[in-house]
Amino acid sequence: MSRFGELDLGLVVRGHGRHYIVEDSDGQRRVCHPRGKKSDCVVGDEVRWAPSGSDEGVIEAVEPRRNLLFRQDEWKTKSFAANVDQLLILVAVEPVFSESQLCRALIAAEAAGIHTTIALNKTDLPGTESARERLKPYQAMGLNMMEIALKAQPEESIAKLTPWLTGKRSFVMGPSGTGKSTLINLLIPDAKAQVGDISVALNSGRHTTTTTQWYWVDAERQSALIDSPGFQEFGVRQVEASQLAHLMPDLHAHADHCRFYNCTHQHEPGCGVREAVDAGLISANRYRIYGEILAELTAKRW
Ligand SMILES: Nc1nc2c(ncn2[C@@H]2O[C@H](COP(=O)(O)OP(=O)(O)O)[C@@H](O)[C@H]2O)c(=O)[nH]1
Ligand SMILES: [Mg+2]
Ligand SMILES: [Zn+2]
Repeated sequence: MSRFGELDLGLVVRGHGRHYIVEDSDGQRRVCHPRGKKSDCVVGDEVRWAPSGSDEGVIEAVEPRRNLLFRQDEWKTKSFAANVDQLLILVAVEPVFSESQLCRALIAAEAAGIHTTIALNKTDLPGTESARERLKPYQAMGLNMMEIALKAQPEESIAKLTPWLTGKRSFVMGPSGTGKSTLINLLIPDAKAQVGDISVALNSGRHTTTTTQWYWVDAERQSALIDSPGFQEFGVRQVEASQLAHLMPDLHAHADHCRFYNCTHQHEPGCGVREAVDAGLISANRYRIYGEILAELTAKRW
């Protein structure tokens, strides 16, 4: 046991710059301050904390992480959450989703060893068939898929989501306008209360999602949804260029057939990946996005 082992174990449910909201083992939440760089943490971290003053706390240590979902842009690393069981990527029939962002999120999750489900929302809208078509390659490569209509068919949608989320800590990601708030409000009727007075005060009273927020779905605190703010950029610079194709299951499935063991699947002769693209076995979009990300990963910065 570490020298902090006798301290209460808390869960980081929200971050606000240099301080965090930590939920203790009784479910009570308080503002905590990290002690030095070593106790830098993210939502989902289990931390050893000690009371300080009348109602605050100090984070003394962060427990080892099971996983960490993050993006790495050109100049900064942004952590989404730690210790999550699964990722829900919410896309919608409208607005039309960016396939590049979708691929990047999938690569980050694969690199972190986190299972992903893609849910297509707003399937009451006329563009559903073409959205379904765009998602076919993702289904074909073995991803779990769901079709929902959170606003138009809330009961049916909840019935589909419930078995998937029960007993799990699920991170929800998706571009703005896809229905993330609708989802949270539907599954978590006391969402506002869970954000609570502390968070509202720290966040100067704003109710929009500006930081990652942890919500318990059930009173027993077994199932959680973690809501995150949208983002423009999604760098995956944590990935080694030579590993990129391994993190894209459809490309990976054909990389064994390349003549060269270190094939980049760009210009080499005898490339199994490009043959599969030509044969229509790998989506041309996915292959193009692979090339774009590879160029980012191999570009010289100066
Ligand atoms: N047609 C349709 N609209 C939906 C559905 N679910 C959510 N919306 C609408 O999509 C818009 C964006 O939803 P919101 O939950 O705020 O998305 P967020 O930006 O991801 O939080 C809102 O106007 C919702 O009412 C649905 O199933 N069908
Ligand atoms: Mg929202
Ligand atoms: Zn190749």
